[in-house]
Amino acid sequence: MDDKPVDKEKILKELSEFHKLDYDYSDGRILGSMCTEAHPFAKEVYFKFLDTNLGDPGLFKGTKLIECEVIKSIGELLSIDNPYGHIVTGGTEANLMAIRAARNHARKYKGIIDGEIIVPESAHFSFKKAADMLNLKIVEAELDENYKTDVESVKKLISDKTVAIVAIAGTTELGLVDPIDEISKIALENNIYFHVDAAFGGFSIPFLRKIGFDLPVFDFSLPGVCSITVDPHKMGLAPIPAGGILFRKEEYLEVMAVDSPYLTVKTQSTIVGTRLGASSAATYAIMKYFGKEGYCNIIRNLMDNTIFFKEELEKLGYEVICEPELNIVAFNHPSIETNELAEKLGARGWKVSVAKCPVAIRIVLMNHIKLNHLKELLEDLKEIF
Ligand code: 0PR
Repeated sequence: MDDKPVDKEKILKELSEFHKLDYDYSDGRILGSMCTEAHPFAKEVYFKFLDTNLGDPGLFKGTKLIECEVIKSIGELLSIDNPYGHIVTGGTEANLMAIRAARNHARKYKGIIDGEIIVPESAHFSFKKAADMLNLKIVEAELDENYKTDVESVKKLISDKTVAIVAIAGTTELGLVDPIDEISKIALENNIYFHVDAAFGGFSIPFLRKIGFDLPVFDFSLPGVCSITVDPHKMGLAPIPAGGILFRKEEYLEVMAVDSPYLTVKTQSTIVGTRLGASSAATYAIMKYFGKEGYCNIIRNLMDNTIFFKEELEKLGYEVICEPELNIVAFNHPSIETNELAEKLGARGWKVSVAKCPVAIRIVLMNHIKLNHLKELLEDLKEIF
């Protein structure tokens, strides 16, 4: 730290030098991100609420009401009238809260001490962090030939130590939706907590279903579903950080509650103490601003781009791993090794990511990737050999 105060102009200049090293979403070169540039209106609202702290909600009663409204609106999208939950920092924290609720619930009502969670091979790595922090063992369910959770494999892995089963609505690598209906039944039959990670798909599947896309039900209308992660800072187009965790019953929050005697509320169930109210306010604003109609238009456009890109890739001889269900396309070329292709694209300025299961270039067609960017990318993919 400097000994003396530094002039604002100088500070801003220094910061902008750092900022220049960052990629900018508007260049259309960031192809592997599930986040995108937030809408200017959401940013404006975010800034207004920067000082609010939901860790002490009695001091910020209005902002707390905003969080409740946001959870209720997201709940409506996910077919539940009275959800319980919070806007948190992202999918990682949301998944951690769900698994913590499941573990504590199983400990309290079933006496399970050394629990296990059944998680598909396609799950996001946040479950590894959750299992590590919560002292749980991960048992991995296999994928079927379509890269979705194999239901039989889940059944086989159930034991008297299972505290939760997890399925994914919009996998990180391929954007696929698991057979959540079938897994919900299994969870219910075996009286096991069932969490759906819809961090990516939660803000698009409901709208896609509305406009006629043939996607399966994944939400609270399935009686076995106990909690859902759904992230406003991914397909909700809210500013980072904004994750969402919704629970079917209040008891799942209660089993995580710790005493917070000197605060304006006497218990706290969230992992984070001091918590941004700005995330809730910006999410509230952007959800109102777009409405269902706005989100339907956005996702329709993204799916049009996805289908266009997939078809053009095939014309160029690329092999697409699976029919895209959401706005992700994963592909390889028979005559070039995938990592080498990723490097070549990198040399041309494209920031692609490589999926591991199966190995493939993976493009997440977020809002900042426009048709002209895709056409430029296709040109490069044509010339690259
Ligand atoms: N669940 C799923 C299904 C996810 O895809 C992700 C993140 C998470 C949970 C965790 O969410 P948070 O990162 O919000 O905690 N998926 C992307 C990933 O890790 C996130 C991402 C975003 C990656 C932007 C890169 C990037 O540039 O791959």
